[in-house]
Amino acid sequence: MCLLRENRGPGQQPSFKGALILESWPIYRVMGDGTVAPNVVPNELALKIYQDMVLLRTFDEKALNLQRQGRVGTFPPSLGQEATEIGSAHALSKQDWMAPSYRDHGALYVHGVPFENVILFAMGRAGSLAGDVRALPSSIPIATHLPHAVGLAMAARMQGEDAVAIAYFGDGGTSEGDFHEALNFAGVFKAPVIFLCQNNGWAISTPVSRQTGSATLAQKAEAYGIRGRRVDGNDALAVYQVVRESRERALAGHGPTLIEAVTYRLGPHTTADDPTRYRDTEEVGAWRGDRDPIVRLGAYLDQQGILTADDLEKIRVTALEWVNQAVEAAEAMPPVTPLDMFEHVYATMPPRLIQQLQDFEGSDR
Ligand SMILES: Cc1ncc(C[n+]2csc(CCOP(=O)(O)OP(=O)(O)O)c2C)c(N)n1
Ligand SMILES: [Mg+2]
Repeated sequence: MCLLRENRGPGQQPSFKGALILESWPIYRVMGDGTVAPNVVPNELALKIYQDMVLLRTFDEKALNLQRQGRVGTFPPSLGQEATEIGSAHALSKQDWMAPSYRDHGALYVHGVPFENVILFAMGRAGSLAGDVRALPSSIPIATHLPHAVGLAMAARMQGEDAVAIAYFGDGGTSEGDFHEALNFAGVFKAPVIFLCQNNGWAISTPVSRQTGSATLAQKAEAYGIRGRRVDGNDALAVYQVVRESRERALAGHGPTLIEAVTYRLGPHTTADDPTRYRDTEEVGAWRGDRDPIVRLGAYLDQQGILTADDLEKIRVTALEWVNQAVEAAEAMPPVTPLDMFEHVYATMPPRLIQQLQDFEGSDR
């Protein structure tokens, strides 16, 4: 069985604060040393997953630049987490409901939300992020969307749909009451839901070693009578397989799975954060290079003879073209009006908001 390095024993301080807490739970992996699972992902899909991971990273870099130029607001990058974002979303069907957190642009993109909408969202524009895609708006409060995902899953089952719900959240989300309430309810009613926890080592400046006393996050599933799985979150093929299998199991009536995808946030929490103030560059460095999810999948595809240097260049060029087009399209939209801030919260505006709107319209702003 392949276990990542254990970094915390009784009375022993972790060498890296945000490093993984691992003890006895097996970690599911397809690529790399100590592989525990065969790859069942067809070549064509593996290549598509790779392309989308490159696209997500290209988008991320662009969004960071836009934020630095004042063209979008605060932005949470997913640098380092591309395998979990993209691998997981490819395992879903368009009928499935996605409940994302603020960092899950990659998963939303694969589910059908154009990057253009993500840019508009980051610009603070009103309107729907997801359009008619089966996805909730990205949740900024942590873990509040988990009970909603359970509700969506229950509703899908009641309506006889062939659909599950998946909630994306972080290691920090596991300390929220909503996480426990959602898992408990889902466990009792065997809701067809997948809880995808991205353990990226940090919740802003709080390392995962200060987030929980449990040896792993996946084992929390046991308390709720649901299945827990740990997967190498930097192994896109492994993530795909674990999500796919959890989905099939949920549809067959066997209930939810809590998946802990073990990954690492290589960048800042958001563009408003400076991680050099709380974590060692050495720790970050240990997750770059060979452990980088794009490098890993690229090397694997190369070994399989699926990806040539020419393909690689084309993938990068195409990604940049798409991202630039998305930015152009978003910036070509008419400017936002301050009146928009009164909309989109209530279906029917309550009297005090109507009053504020009228006062605002009557003022010289
Ligand atoms: C309910 C709630 N409490 C606090 C915050 C402030 N906050 C924003 S992100 C964050 C850390 C989240 O970390 P994690 O769940 O690990 O997700 P990550 O950002 O690493 O993806 C906190 C505490 C919030 N958004 N919502
Ligand atoms: Mg985190």
